[in-house]
Amino acid sequence: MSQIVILTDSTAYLPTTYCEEHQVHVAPLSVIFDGDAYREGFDISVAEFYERIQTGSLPTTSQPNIGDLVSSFEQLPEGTDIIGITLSSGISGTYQALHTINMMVDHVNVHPVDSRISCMPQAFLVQEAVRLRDAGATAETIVQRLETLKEQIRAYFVVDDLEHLQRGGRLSVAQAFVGSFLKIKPVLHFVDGKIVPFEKIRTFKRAVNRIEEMMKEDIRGDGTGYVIGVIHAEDSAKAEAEIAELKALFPQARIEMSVFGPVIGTHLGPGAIGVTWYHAAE
Ligand code: MYR
Repeated sequence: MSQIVILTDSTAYLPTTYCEEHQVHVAPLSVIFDGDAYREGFDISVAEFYERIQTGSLPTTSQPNIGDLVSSFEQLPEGTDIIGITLSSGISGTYQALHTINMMVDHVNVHPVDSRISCMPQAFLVQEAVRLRDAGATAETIVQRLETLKEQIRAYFVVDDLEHLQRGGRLSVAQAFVGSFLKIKPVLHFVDGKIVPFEKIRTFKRAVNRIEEMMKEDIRGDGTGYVIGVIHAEDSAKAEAEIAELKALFPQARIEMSVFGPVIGTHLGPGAIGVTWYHAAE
């Protein structure tokens, strides 16, 4: 039976210890400040990034280096199946890059999986892939399961200043409506892999409350069997406060915290918060 390698990109923001323990390979995306590229998780930490943008520096971002990926794939044994779980193809070229690499390398089989999202929901897919690989599933079974699971994961987020998303061209709103959205704090989500406003809300707190309301409609009962994630932009106090509220609402759910690291932080700006959840398989 061929070896299965699980690859994801750095925007899943999985802890390094998790990736090492579970042999998850990570392809870093980069932030670019004044023409210098910093691979997130390697050349720049989350804390360094948020400190640097406080000085007014405005970075851009770039997808993983194709040459580096090809070189690392060349080290793998003939016939290896690589399951590559990427951030949404609607916001980055990373998924397409894996397809390109698949055509360039002959001795391994790359199975690109488009998470259609990013961050912790993408990490949930990686964790499920690890679980199935360790249980002896084939690459095809793993990919099929991820395609099903990604439709079940829900995620909403709120940013403090929509200008960042707008500047980076990642907000999918008709030009005529942009002005009206920039003044408020809409709840955002992904539709068909792209970021769109879910609902117009005036204040940050009300937007977060609206996400909790949706969770109450979806997660009936005490949260048994659910995994919930709270994602913050280097503001763990804000995330802890949100987690305390969610624990009171869903005492039996498994609630975890994660971050919007440098690449995603470039597009969301400081102050963003996200909540994601799904019902784990029995
Ligand atoms: C690239 O340069 O290829 C990376 C572009 C990344 C765009 C990120 C846009 C924000 C994504 C927010 C994800 C929130 C998930 C809950």
